[in-house]
Amino acid sequence: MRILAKDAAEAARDAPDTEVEAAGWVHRLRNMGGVNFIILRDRSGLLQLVLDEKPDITPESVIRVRGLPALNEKAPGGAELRVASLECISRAGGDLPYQVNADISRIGLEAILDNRTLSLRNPKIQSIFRVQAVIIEAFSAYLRSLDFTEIKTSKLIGSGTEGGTELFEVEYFDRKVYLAQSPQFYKQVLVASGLERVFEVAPAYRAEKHDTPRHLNEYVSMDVEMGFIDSEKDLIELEKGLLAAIFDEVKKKNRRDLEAWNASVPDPESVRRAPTISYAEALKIANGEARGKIFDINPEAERLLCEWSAREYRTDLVFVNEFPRRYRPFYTYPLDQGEGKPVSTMSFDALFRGLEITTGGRRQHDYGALLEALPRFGMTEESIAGYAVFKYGCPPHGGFAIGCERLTQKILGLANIKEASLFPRDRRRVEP
Ligand code: AMO
Repeated sequence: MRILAKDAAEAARDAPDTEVEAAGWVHRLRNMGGVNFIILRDRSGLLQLVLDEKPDITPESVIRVRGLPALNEKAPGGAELRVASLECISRAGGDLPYQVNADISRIGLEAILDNRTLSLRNPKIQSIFRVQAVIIEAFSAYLRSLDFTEIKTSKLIGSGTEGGTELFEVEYFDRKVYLAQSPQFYKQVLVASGLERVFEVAPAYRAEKHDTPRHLNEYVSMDVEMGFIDSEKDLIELEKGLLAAIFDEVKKKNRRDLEAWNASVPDPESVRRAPTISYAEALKIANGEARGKIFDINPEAERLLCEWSAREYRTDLVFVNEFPRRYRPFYTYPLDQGEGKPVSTMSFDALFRGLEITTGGRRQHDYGALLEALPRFGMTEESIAGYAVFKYGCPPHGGFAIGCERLTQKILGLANIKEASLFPRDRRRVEP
């Protein structure tokens, strides 16, 4: 019976006289003091194999071995296998173009991404995607527990949802369509349809030309939308619960992956403590912290605001609400400030460890008011034709989207968001 590397110590303790089978990739070959070792890699970790003879094998070959398990403090995982037989299932060529077992902190990101199909074999790189899988699993589980329905909406759309720019064009029979920047319109329509609470985890596309450590041209958007809310504050509460649940699951399920990156997740109490400050307050605070003048919640301001909340509230998270209308899309609900002239909105961003990870807010659900707002955004009624369904009954609603790679990046402390994407797309990279 095949055992996994992580279970070798238990096998050695429970049944040291029973031969077991292990299978995986040749991570490393070693000869120490005349003894031959193979470090075998499988999905659970590394296992030391001890051999009597020098094996005729190349790194990255896939092998199957049989042998007796034995405890050994010096071996990874505290156990090893004394090999009685070795079968090479798939022999790796000796001209490996990328050294899988190298310390990735010594390899440049470009080399890692140029060799993505091989660099993904590295255990430390794989741990990023195990954490990401748990983030998505916990996000979905938490929302399902609150009666949200998972949706999958089309990524081919007739017009943009976040303003007209930054769209990738696609040929669609005899017309042009676009790759969706966000499921914004569909998630709102599905709330209006009576599902009331929906979520989606799916790719989103942005034809942004800049190359920064925080932008991808294709990213995974974790979207939430719910009906019958009063303001963005209900959404901030929901996101606090959601993030606390995600951090909790990652802490439980990804202990070794977090260790590999010397990372930790915030405790739930610190998530609850996260302050909400208005855009105007945020600018004041950022300017108080900054050396130069800050005019907008730009990347520098995001970093300064997180430093401030870490110091003042002992939390890695801060919510900024009430963004001015000019910074938010047409669908955002205006906040009447009493002078009869709405200048700010029921909107918010979440900043985590120096980076915006979420945007959201309440939406305008009154079709007439939506139409009135359009000229401010240089938009016409035709461009939002689908929203006409709001004429036929729509509850007050709102939602938000968390960037999955940004959250992964910040949990693990990755320098560049591209590290948190299996096959990142940037201006030059569409392969592998
Ligand atoms: P926004 O455009 O701010 O809002 O996107 C929401 C979140 O998605 C992530 N994100 C990105 N991640 C990587 N690369 C990018 N180019 C990129 N662009 C965005 C960020 C960001 O906070 N429809 C609204 C959401 C809503 O109101 O529900 C929207 O898409 O983490």
